[in-house]
Amino acid sequence: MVQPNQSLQISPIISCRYSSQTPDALLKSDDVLTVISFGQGCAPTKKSRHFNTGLPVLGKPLCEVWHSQTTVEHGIEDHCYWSSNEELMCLGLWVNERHYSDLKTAVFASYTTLLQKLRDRNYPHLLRAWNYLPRINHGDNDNERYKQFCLGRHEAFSHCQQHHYPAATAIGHGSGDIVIYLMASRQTVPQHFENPDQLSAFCYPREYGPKSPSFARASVLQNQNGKQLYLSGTASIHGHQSLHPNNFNGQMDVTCGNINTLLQHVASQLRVETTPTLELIKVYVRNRQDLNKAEAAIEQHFGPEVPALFLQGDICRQELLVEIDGMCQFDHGTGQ
Ligand code: 3EB
Repeated sequence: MVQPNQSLQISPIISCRYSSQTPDALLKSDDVLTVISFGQGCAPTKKSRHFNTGLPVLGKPLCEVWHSQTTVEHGIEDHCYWSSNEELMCLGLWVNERHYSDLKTAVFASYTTLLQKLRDRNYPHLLRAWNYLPRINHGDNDNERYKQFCLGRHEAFSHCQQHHYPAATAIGHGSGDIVIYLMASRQTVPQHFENPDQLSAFCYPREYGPKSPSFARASVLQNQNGKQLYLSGTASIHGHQSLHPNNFNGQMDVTCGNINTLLQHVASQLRVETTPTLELIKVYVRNRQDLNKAEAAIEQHFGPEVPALFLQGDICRQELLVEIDGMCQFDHGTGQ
């Protein structure tokens, strides 16, 4: 039971930034919850608090670092890498598919393990998921690997009765293991949001695969200091349809428009007066020759100052060339 005077004691949440320091240098600080690094070859780092994604960085090499305002504990247990402070847990694993009969089974087993562990450790509220898997577009029709991934994830969520879907990103890399890492909260229940211009991914029609993707467009974690928004991977989709197939600039415009619409929608739902803009951006570009276009569009839409990390990654629909995710903070609004 939460005592009445405890309900205000929601801890400060977390801060996230990009850094040009090496993961090893960053991990020397006790206040680091986790470091995400980028670069070819997706394999276990063998270190808790450090995930490598296998996605090559385009441009200046940076890693992502999450700082905690309160004490961090961490460790490795049953091939799961965990770290936590009093409100958030980061939990993830690498999966070598050769240990399973197929991708769907590997994803089912991984998600079941992760969801169970979050509950065992008392961080039951799923907030955000990142999924990076090799050869995401390989396979035809329902056998396409992204669709098999969605099937395994959906079965695990059903099996674990995980009916609140978190914000998520699912991107392909060249080779190596699957890596999945999650953020979950202990006391604060996240709120999940959809985009009025996009059909909810969990309602996509049958043509996109045997089971629709299990994610929300954005999730918000709130405490007495404000609200933090975690934006899912966002692409050039209206309704359920891809717009501007194979046209990079066209897709970039629709994607940035989708982000604006979503942030406005969340602000109005939460009765926050000023709609925030993204403060930390990740741009996944299918073809590295589109990097210059991507940089120009990000500067135009979000301004020259906003930290942005450009990665080479494959988007889950063949015709899509770019996807964007990110984070921002909401100021105190009138409705609080
Ligand atoms: C989309 O809107 C683009 O399967 O977890 C974006 C974010 C996408 C997350 C996922 C997929 C996922 O459907 C693809």
